[in-house]
Amino acid sequence: MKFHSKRTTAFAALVLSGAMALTGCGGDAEGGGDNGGSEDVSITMLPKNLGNPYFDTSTAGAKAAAEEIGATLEEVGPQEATADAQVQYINTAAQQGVSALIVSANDPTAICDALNQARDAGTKVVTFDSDTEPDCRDLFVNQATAEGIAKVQVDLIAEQIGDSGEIAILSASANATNQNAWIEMMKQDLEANHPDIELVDVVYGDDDDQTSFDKTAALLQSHPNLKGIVSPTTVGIAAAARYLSDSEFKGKVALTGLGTPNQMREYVKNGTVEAFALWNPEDLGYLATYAANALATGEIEGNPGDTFEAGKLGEYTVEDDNSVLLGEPFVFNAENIDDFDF
Ligand code: RAM
Repeated sequence: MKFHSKRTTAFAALVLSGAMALTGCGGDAEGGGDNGGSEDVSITMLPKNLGNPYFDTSTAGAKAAAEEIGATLEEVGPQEATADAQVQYINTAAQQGVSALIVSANDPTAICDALNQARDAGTKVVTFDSDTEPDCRDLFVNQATAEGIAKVQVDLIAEQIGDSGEIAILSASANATNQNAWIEMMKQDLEANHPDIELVDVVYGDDDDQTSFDKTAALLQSHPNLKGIVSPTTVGIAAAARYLSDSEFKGKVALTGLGTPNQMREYVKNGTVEAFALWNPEDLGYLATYAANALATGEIEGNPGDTFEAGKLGEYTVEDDNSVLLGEPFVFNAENIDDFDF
């Protein structure tokens, strides 16, 4: 599997860097960025909301990275995925004077003032998963290109409905930077390459399980000819799958999008869902933490061309848009889902 082979490579890199440390090679006299040089780095991790297994997994990756680095990391966050609710946590992190804040933004602009105040106070800001406007952060750690994430979902739904018929999108919250970028690109892809698919509705479940469940029911009611649903959120797709699975629409209305294997396994096995996509959220949190540490220690400034080591994942280079790219989305189906546990 892709993740596995990547892990193997990363593992080899880790062994190699360990060997280099033992022989005294590869050390950087100015240090700060290397393992063991970051005891004073404190990091706050602020997901869109708490209680979402996707973010539980990214935070687990962040904690693993912090432990390797020797930094402290605390996760905080609201119950509801809103920008307003995030602002107070950003303000607190700034008041505490943490070295870095890692945030998945519920809105591209609404948290910007708070983030820039934190930056003025000396906190480095890394967005991950869902970005802000570029001038409110030092670096964006991107899970995969927006084009790639949009295309994989359009390809999957097109395959599953014979490239023709009505579809709807069940998204996260209406202002989420990541979902909105993906939806925009899905629309473009559908228009350009799938003339017989009609996108009839876009609804928002707010990354809340019950709201997403209710919105699925409403979609099926208001669009009797619906052939498929695309849900570009792990909360939405799991709630929609649960609804479909117990309904007359199971196996008749296709469902795909972005999900975690552990939440979707049951629905792939019982025939509700054929295939869906995602990246590894654990790796995303892990990479964001190495990036935050590299910024906090001054190893990088977040400028295009800056490079840093991200432990088992190897070396990363900051791209022209001040982002770092984790990789490509991956498709899960009945054949491979049991190889994954997150
Ligand atoms: C949800 C969140 C997150 C998104 C994933 C795919 O967990 O909306 O931001 O990246 O789905």
